[in-house]
Amino acid sequence: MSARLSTNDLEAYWMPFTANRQYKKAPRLLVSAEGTQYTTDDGRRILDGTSGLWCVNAGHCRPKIVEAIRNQVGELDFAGSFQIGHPKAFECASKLVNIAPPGFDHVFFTNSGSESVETALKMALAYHRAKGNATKVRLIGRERGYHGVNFGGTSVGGIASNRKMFGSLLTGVDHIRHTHDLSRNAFSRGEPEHGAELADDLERLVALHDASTIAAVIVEPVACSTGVLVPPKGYLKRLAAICAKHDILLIFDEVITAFGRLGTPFGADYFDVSPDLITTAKGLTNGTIPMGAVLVKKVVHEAFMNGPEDVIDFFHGYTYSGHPVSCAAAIGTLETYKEEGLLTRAADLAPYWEDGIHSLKGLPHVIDIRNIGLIGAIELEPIPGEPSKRAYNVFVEAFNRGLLVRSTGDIIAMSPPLIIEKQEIDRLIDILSGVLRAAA
Ligand code: PXG
Repeated sequence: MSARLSTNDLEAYWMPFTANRQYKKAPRLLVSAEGTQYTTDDGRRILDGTSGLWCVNAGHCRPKIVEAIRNQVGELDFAGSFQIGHPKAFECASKLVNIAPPGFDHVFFTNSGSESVETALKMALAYHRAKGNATKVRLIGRERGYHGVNFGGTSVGGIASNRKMFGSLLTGVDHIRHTHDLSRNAFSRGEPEHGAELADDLERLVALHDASTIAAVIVEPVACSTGVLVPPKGYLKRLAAICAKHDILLIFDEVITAFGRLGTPFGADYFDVSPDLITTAKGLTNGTIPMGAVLVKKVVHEAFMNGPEDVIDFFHGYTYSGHPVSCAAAIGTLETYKEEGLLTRAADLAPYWEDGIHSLKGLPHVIDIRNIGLIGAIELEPIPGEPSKRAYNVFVEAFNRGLLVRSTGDIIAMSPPLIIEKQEIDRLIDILSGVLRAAA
């Protein structure tokens, strides 16, 4: 066990999405992990209620994945993917296509969710240009959407803090309304009843901008980062129909919902909606090695394959697209998911999870509880004049009591590893219940 670090040692690292000064006064450090548990630097076990950051779907340090990475890095540490290749990238893409929703038969590799989003947005622009519709350049996101941190993703995302800190971002972007409606849908179990008509907000933007200027709409099937906003029943189907009507590409950002989180391989399967592009990352390698992938429908891919054969068909890519070690990690991950039935396990656990999380109704300051698949959220009434503080306090106290949750605004979000057992769900709910009672 490593000795506790003094706070001075923490200065150099400017931590992402962190209140650095606050954190460094009372750091929380994780030093090892196995299965559903982390271990802290002071030797405490922490139940991972968030799969790391929504990524460690198969649980931590899984042998097949660890071994695949070890072997690969000793055999072929790097090979580029521009006009050259290596076998694992092709194998990995084929394996992904095998579990992808119908019609998705091509894969473009990236290194993160943010890069998958940028890639998909550029693909949408280039697709319309290739089809002779060069005026289709506008990108539509949704309020309270999160699509990573690069310029395209930040722009189509719908988070006010980004506009406050970074200004106007990309031009030619607009947003449809979010679907969060506590007045009609509080304490819904699974998909809320009310709000399918909010998809028609896209028609408002089509009327304003004209379909001939709109390239794509990007949404998360379930908006997770901004507080687990489960789509109302029928909403996504309606949105897809409007996109199809106006020749607007629909991009599902499945960085979180892919790889079994909802009890189906992809969110598109769960909602029975067929988008044109799917962005992924996180669970693709079980969080072990950075990697993302954009899944592409055949019709979209075909549009790029009509030019001269000796001209680059998509002028885009990263040094580490299809990195051999990432591909090995992804192959080990996909095999683990398959062998253990993890892409559908959340469907079996979802009713138990739903009952557990909704048992917290009535505890102090709880104004909503939401769930879908193995995702859950508890929305708390903010402390007057101090937004986010109540949920942050819950996060810290839960950690002190042996449970890792996420706080976003005044919402506690959870997404345990898909290998979690029922008694661990009981423990998670028990700890959280104690914290919420104490937070009165
Ligand atoms: N799209 C979606 C839907 C995401 O959730 C990204 C893109 C960006 O992925 P990268 O790999 O570039 O971070 C994400 C990431 C949280 C949390 O606790 C969520 C994310 C990242 C970190 C924390 O809500 N989502």
